Amino acid sequence: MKYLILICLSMTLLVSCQNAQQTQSKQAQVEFNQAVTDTLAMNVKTETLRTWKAYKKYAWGHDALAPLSKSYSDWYSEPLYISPIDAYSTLYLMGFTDEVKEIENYVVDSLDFNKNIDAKIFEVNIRILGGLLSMYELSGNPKVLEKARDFGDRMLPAFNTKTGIPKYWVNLKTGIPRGDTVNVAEAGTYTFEMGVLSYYTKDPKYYQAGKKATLAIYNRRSPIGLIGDVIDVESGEWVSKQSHICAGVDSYYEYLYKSYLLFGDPELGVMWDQSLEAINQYIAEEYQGRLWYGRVDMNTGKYVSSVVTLYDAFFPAILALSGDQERAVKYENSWNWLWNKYGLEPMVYDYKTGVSRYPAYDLNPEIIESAYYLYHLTGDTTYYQMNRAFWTEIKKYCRTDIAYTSVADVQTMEKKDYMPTFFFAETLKYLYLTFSHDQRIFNFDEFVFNTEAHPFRRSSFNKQEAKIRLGF
Ligand code: DMJ
Repeated sequence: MKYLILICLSMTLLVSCQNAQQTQSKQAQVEFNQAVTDTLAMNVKTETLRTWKAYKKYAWGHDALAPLSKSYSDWYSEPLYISPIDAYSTLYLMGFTDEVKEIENYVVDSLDFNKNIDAKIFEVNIRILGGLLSMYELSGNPKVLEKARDFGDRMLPAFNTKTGIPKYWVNLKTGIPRGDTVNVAEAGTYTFEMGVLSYYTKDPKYYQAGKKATLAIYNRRSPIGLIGDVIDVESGEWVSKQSHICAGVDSYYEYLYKSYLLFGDPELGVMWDQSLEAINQYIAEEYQGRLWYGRVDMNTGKYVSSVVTLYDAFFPAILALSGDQERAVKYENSWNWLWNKYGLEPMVYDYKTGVSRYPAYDLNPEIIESAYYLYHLTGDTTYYQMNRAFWTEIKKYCRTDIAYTSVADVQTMEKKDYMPTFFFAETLKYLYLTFSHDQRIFNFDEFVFNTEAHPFRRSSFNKQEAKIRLGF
């Protein structure tokens, strides 16, 4: 009996020792993971600051950094200060308060948009208007809102067309627009920024212009619910009837859902649901066990081509956000497969021939954005690991002695001399948010990002009030 009690006691001791050991090792694992996470988040922050300092040293006042020649590049004959405006919300979320204040002061005190240049309306909307509005959202500085309103007013004349779809360019000084042929992204990616501007200023004219343009596309859908990809802004005729979600269309779909999410305009919700159904019915296809969204004819739904662009990797994010996790996961896996095939993604790829049609990688964010969304929405660390791997490869192939640069060919990894402004706005931000996710500094569920990753708090936009201020 004595022995039995002794044996029992030692067994209990052993088990509790084992349990304690397991708890300890679990705890150690958690701490280890936390340390890795902190290190990665810190690493992205350090690299962002290094890159920002390079921009300041070699390109301050200009649109973009040329990292190899240690110089700058402007989009037009006069600079529009696009990099800092795009970088602001990323630097803000990373806690770089001095840098953020410096940009804000420059915008308020020195930036004048009264420039005799023809600006590409789509690009300046998502980067400049979106960036300024987010700067106001985050800083609350009314002078920043004045700048945003001024910029929005300069954009508006472009929408003065027979269809309401904006022309390609608008002169920021004279308001004279030009360029009658636009793709669908250029035609219908305005409801978000213009809705935000209407909300802040209580003037519905901006949202009304943006929505009219989006409706002009939607109302020209075919009987099977698909749209083309290029349109004439005056005649409203389709110039190209290829239907897809690739570059040239992407953010039109993105804004149907995100603007619905932010403002609650029910019409946009219906447009998103209907569009998604047609996309999944006619455009989605499984090829060699992977999910792809290729190109079909908008009237017949018949297959036209299997050429896709790396921009399309925005779609898993929007699928997951709108509740279709299954397709989101499958599609992100296809893009992850393609990334791993080269070590970076090619800009244009044919998933049936397996050939890259345009092999550049311009530090684009989409696959990283989707992995971040999926990490948050599924809690599956696979997506964390994906972004960890993407970051490792970006550092391996795109890092220079002062910053990061685009790659001309993902087969040779030959570098270009250009760092796009969205590297600041999107790529670095989504990496940082992934790696710092578990520190709970930023709550994904409280924000909606515009297509350039500029964040807006959902709580800033009351749905009842939006109805009045946006006029829907
Ligand atoms: C960004 O400028 C925006 O996300 C846009 O909608 C399309 N993609 C580029 C970056 O790749």
